[in-house]
Amino acid sequence: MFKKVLVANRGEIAVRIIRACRELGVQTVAVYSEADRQALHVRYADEAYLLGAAPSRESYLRDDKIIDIARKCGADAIHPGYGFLAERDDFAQTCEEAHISFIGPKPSAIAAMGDKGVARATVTKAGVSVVPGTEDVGNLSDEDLLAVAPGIGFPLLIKATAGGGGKGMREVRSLGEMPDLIKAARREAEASFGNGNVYLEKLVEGARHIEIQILADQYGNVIHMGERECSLQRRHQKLLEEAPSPFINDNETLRQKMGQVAVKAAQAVEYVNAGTIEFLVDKDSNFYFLEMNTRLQVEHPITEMVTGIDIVKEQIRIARGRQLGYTQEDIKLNGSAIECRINAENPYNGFLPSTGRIEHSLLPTGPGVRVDTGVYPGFEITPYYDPMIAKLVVWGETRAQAILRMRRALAEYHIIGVHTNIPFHQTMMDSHRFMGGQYDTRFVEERFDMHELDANKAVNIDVAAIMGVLAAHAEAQRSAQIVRRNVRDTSNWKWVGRWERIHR
Ligand code: MV4
Repeated sequence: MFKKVLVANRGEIAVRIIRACRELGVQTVAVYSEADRQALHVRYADEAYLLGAAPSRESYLRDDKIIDIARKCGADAIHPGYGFLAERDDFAQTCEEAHISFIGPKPSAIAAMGDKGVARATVTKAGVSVVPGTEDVGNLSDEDLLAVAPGIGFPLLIKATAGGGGKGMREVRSLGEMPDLIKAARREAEASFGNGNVYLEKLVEGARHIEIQILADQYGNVIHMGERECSLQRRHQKLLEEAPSPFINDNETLRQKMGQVAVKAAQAVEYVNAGTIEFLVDKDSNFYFLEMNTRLQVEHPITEMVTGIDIVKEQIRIARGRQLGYTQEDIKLNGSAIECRINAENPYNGFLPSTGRIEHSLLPTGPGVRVDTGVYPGFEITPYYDPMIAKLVVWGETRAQAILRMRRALAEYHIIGVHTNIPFHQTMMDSHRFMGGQYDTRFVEERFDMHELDANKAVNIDVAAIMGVLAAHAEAQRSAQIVRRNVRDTSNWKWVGRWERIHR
């Protein structure tokens, strides 16, 4: 086993990785920025080294400093977590050259999946279906794009080849509006990734976003670990994930088909370690490869809860050169898990990030509840990093029980000092659409954004009266589907009871 692992990350995921190392008997090294001197990952690790100032560019993105620290302290492996350096093939390459194990895939696999055009072409060759779109890889000129667009058909999406996560993405409804949208997408991609290349895909409407977790060892063994439903997002930020997907639910045939395709996609790039294949699944259960995330994901705990497998420990074992401890037949899904991402943001004010000291925090515990967090009372939430401060994960024997348990856990969770999106999650747990599993990627933004009050708008009394009537009407219509939180509504509970009886 490794003697010492350097964790090149911060927050809850750094803590998660340190915990896995501790249980494996591996020493740990934390790195931190000036804003994170008091962070939990620094306290939990055996050693900790300062990287630099708070901005990521001067700290967690300093690959040179991180390699240097690893060398000096004698770490034999680096775990990158997610974000920061996790999907930088040049960083994985540098680790390799320094004879430090990168706990993740080979640089070539990161690079192949990092360019979405190359990824599409590579998995297509392996027999994986992708959304119809451009087939050429490399730089496509505006003229190339305009020429192939009618053949693909409208509506379509312009996507950044260096992208992922929706940056540089534009929806196109007609050829006429395309030139301007190509320019906008290129500009955004250039600003975000330093690469303005784009490609085209037919827009799949009303689809679900479902991903498959895979594990692969260095000897060509690849297994899939079931799916995660990730359709509940806002502005391409996932808010809540669940495993299994209520859409796939008891369609074991579809699950196995998607799993096998995910394995094929991973094998197409000789993938090693933990990875995730993202699919779009349409109403008729057709599924299309979207992209592969060549890293440990935020939402990995829900898969751990339903499979009983510690994905981070498996990652470390695989990097050390062990064979997979499981075969496909060993993977049995048990029960249902939900993750709520707890963000320091105000759901009542446009989900505006909220910073400040955590004055008080009381975590939910008890049966079937897991909280992964990197913060504690006294810790200061700064604006330098992403606003997720904790992941609240619950397990239940059935999906309905998981929902009831999540309600209980959310009610127990108290954080004083910053705003959090806990009220959003409570509203979601009370939504009949959510309970019924009847949602797609548009659900949060179309029907679930909480009041975006704009106090600065001048009030015209007539407009206000009309708006009031319209709002009351919309509310009355919605109330059939969404029950307000903290209102004790018997029918809501009856509904769960009925749903449970039907699904027994
Ligand atoms: C799509 C799509 C529909 N059709 N591609 C969003 C981020 C990136 N991972 C891929 N994404 C999507 N790609 C095609 N061809 C729908 C999404 C998508 C989405 C789009 C708009 C609003 C919310 C979304 C949530 C998940 C996925």
